[in-house]
Amino acid sequence: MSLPKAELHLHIEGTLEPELAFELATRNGVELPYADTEALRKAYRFEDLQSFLNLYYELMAVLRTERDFEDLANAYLARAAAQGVRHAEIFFDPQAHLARGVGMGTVVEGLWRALGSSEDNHGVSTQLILCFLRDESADSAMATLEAAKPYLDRIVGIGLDSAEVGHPPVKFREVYEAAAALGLRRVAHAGEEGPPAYITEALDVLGVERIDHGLRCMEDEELVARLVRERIPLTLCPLSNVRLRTVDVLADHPLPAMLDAGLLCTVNSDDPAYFGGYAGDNFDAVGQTLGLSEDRLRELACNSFLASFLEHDEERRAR
Ligand code: ES4
Ligand code: ZN
Repeated sequence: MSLPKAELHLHIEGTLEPELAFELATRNGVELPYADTEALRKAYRFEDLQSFLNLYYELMAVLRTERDFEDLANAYLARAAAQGVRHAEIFFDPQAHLARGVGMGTVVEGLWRALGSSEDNHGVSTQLILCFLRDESADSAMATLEAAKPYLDRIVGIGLDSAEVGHPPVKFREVYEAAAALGLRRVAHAGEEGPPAYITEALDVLGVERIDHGLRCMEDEELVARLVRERIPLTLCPLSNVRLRTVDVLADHPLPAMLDAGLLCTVNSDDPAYFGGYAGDNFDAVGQTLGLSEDRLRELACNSFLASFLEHDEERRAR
């Protein structure tokens, strides 16, 4: 039986399985530069974050209509539910779609067709987090926030993703201030490939309440002490870290040391279609390979709800 858990770090575009990619390609008359699903799967060998992102953005070409986004989200929610996910806070990358002529409305309304009925259909509650691409300009991020204004009742918060190194959080100070003024919650990827200083900057300059990944905090003792003291959740993605070579092998993952240090860690899947597993698979992998006890796994599942944006989280966190 898989533990009930919340998924807090999940890019919906990263749930596009090869089979669905080909189905949508056929439906939309889009040519993919791969002969079949097997050839596509063979391309899932990554050197680093950028080599993954190249494929991730390339495959998005098949996502064109509301129905495509609906099908994508429904496929994810069914798989997540089967692995014990009861609540999912789902990232999406509007700039990657706007650049292809697919409008904000198509993306949000399409996703919402699945998310709006997810509690009834899948037993999974959901929230949407709009991510800005950090390798695009701050002006582009601001324009994207503007384009999202008609849909803010469907969006709980904002995040920051894509190529990290060379794109420090401070670049997005104004857009995070504007989002905060709109009542949006704030998170950001930091310390995946980028330095620990990006984690500090995301907290101090962007006012984020969770750090996505945050793995590299372990290089800075003072930062670890601060994250522990302030109970800042980290949304770790162990299988992602292995596939993107942030850690050599899963057995070397710092998760046990991070838990021992008192960090509020959660385990998530990031881009499960590309990295070899959904949320439950990540729990199973760390349980087996890192030798985490049942108690530790329960702690991780409990942390996922504590760190979520579900209501009453402040009360629960204080308990
Ligand atoms: C991502 Cl693993 C990862 N890191 C940064 N940005 C991303 N977008 C989708 N997956
Ligand atoms: Zn991510």
